[in-house]
Amino acid sequence: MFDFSMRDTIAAPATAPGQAGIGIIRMSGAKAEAILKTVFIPKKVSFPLEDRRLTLGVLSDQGNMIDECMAVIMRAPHSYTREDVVEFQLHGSPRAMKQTLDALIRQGARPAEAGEFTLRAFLNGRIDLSQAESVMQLIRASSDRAARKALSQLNGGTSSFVSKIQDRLTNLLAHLEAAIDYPEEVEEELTEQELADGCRDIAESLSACVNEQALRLQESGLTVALCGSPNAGKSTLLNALLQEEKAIVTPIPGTTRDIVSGDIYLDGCLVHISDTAGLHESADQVETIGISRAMEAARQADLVFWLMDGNDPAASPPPPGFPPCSILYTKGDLAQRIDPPAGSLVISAETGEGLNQVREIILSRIRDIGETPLASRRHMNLCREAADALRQAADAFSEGIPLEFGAVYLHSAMDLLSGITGTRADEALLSQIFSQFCVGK
Ligand SMILES: Nc1nc2c(ncn2[C@@H]2O[C@H](COP(=O)(O)OP(=O)(O)OP(=O)(O)O)[C@@H](O)[C@H]2O)c(=O)[nH]1
Ligand SMILES: [Mg+2]
Repeated sequence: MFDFSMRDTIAAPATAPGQAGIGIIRMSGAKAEAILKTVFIPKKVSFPLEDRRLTLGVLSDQGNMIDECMAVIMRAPHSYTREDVVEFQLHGSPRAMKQTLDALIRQGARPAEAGEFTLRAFLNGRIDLSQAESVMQLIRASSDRAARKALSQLNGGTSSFVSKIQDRLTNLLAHLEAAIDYPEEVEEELTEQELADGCRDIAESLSACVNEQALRLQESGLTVALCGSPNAGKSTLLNALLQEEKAIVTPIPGTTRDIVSGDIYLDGCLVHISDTAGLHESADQVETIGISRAMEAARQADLVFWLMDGNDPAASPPPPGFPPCSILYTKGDLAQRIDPPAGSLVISAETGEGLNQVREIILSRIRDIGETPLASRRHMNLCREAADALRQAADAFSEGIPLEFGAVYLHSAMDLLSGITGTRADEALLSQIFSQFCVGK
């Protein structure tokens, strides 16, 4: 559990564990500068160290030298946490890192909990809650797109979306309070209609952002499944898209049994492509399991391609009940023995024909899924609940129930939205969010 009092001075490695060129240890809190003086001896200057300037010196613990290192102090409030922050850059040896941390603790610091530096930045008002969450997302970002999204949130993207909605709500509430307090001066019927419309409009704006698929795309990329009969050319297409001989290709039907996957980046978006076992009736136990996995992959995917061998007159279309898919006619370099309907896409993994169009279909799926200014499931749930509250308010206004009832729903929508930026967050929620961070951030 976090200590929300911020009395302690905290310390932790800011770089990942293991051997590396350098390792950074960060310390934040009122005693940071005093502790620095007990473990660090600058080489060419004397204390106090100049603010935000790297200084070469020696780290030692009770007279025993640990390492030569660079130290920097960033005095409050111009630091990540808005407290005094000291960072040591030493050689990235796990031994030196541990000894340094032990020395800092001996001098009065305590090990930081995961996310505690960012928690302090939040508690000290340097960033709001959605920005704090974006720090974690930036660290975890698996693609340029995810990183761009986290950066825009860090720069206040989500906060500014929320605050625009809150402004519209405040405006409605002002009208509402006027109608409640001075009923004789407001033409009631019109006002109630206006209030109901205003609530529904805002609910629409919120609902438009509740796009779980867009969120999943941001977080973990687009999933694409390659399906079709045995020998249709699925593994060959996977290899061509990945530009790597990832899956085994042979002329023997039923070569692929398990799912073989690989990642590519299209337009900065991570695309996770899965090659699957050929779908057909099979008595082979291993193949049957592969086929059921292939069906599952198709059901779970954001985009499914069904491949048909244009050279095979018996090539089969997707079976009944198969999820919606784009059909690709393969082996375009060979004699075409089936007649694809007009407008179908013929590809050849051998010559590269049609592969750009395959990438284009993937990109257009990404565009269709769209983006959302919200950056976590938590934000989406709050927006969904706020939209529900606003619809209830709208119904109350339309039904002519006393205005006070609608006002309750409006206030509750306002509270829910405050939860995104954290103006009303409680300690349990903060602990839950910040404990997902890594130590040292
Ligand atoms: N000429 C030509 N041959 C192809 C092309 N694509 C695949 N093949 C051949 O077709 C055969 C089957 O290809 P695979 O990619 O293994 O087919 P698959 O759909 O993965 O087959 P299973 O794993 O058995 O379900 C291999 O001999 C490939 O070399 C193509 O575009 N042109
Ligand atoms: Mg295969």
